Amino acid sequence: MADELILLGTWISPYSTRVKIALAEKGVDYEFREEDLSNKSPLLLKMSPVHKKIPVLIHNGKPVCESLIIVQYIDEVWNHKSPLLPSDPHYRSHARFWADYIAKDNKMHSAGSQLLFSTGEAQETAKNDLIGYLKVLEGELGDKPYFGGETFGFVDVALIPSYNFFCVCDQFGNFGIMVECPSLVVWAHRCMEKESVSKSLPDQHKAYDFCLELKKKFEAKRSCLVFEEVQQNQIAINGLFKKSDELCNLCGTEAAVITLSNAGNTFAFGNPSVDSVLDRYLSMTSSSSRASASFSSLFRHRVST
Ligand SMILES: N[C@@H](CCC(=O)N[C@@H](CS)C(=O)NCC(=O)O)C(=O)O
Repeated sequence: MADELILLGTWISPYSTRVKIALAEKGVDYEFREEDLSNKSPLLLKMSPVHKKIPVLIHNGKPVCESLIIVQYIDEVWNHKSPLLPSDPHYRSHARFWADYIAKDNKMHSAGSQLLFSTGEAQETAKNDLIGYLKVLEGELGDKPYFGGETFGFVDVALIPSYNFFCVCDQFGNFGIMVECPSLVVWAHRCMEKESVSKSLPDQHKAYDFCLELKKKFEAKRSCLVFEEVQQNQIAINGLFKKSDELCNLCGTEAAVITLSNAGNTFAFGNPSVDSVLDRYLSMTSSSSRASASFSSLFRHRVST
């Protein structure tokens, strides 16, 4: 009986694109199901009960989560062609190290989103961070055609969708990021010449329009600064927060959420960081309005961190 293979993802997600590229490299057919992340399907919630995130590859009813883990799974299951990871344990661990560098803490995507959605100092910091990360990768690439040497492999799969996203970000402000890393540009073109990559990447114009719409939304949000007491002991600034800093990273907007438990413990998250958001807010707020209960909580946060 033929394998049943379903990929839950979104067209714009660089993480989903990694999986699409790996499947295309192997020449495996699958069904792609576009998820609406604002209204996740029961199947996604069932198959990814921990993180509830895309992508998820469902192979004969069994889920595999996390894009780089999925790519490794694909490489192991469909090992008849186009190996993505080297067979030598040393080179394999080397490839895993660099894929982990790309994915770690979501730092590169956060910097890309910040570049797109923030302004001024935060945007400049994001630009410098991103250039720094890409230069490290440029150094690792050296004069090799691909990260693993002569053939397209695991690290290339990990990076090319993100690189494509950074190109879209770069178009918005003409930041010249790509000029800083000429070898990566050549590498990216080489990757994009592969059908497995070009057919899997989102359409550049559609991606640009999507980011433009998102940028407009967040600019509108940023202009209406709200400071409100949500509960007795929780403060939201900018009126825009979700349950994790994922949202802050995604939208690159300036938001801080601070929760003070009854025991006085502080939980805080924010973007660019809770404290710099607070500094900006405080500098814009008159001292007379600082006598509120919200401010006393805020200063408790300051004292306890
Ligand atoms: N580390 C994960 C990241 C996946 C991820 O962040 N997916 C986002 C979409 S691009 C998502 O599903 N977000 C939904 C949510 O956070 O609720 C991977 O590599 O698969």
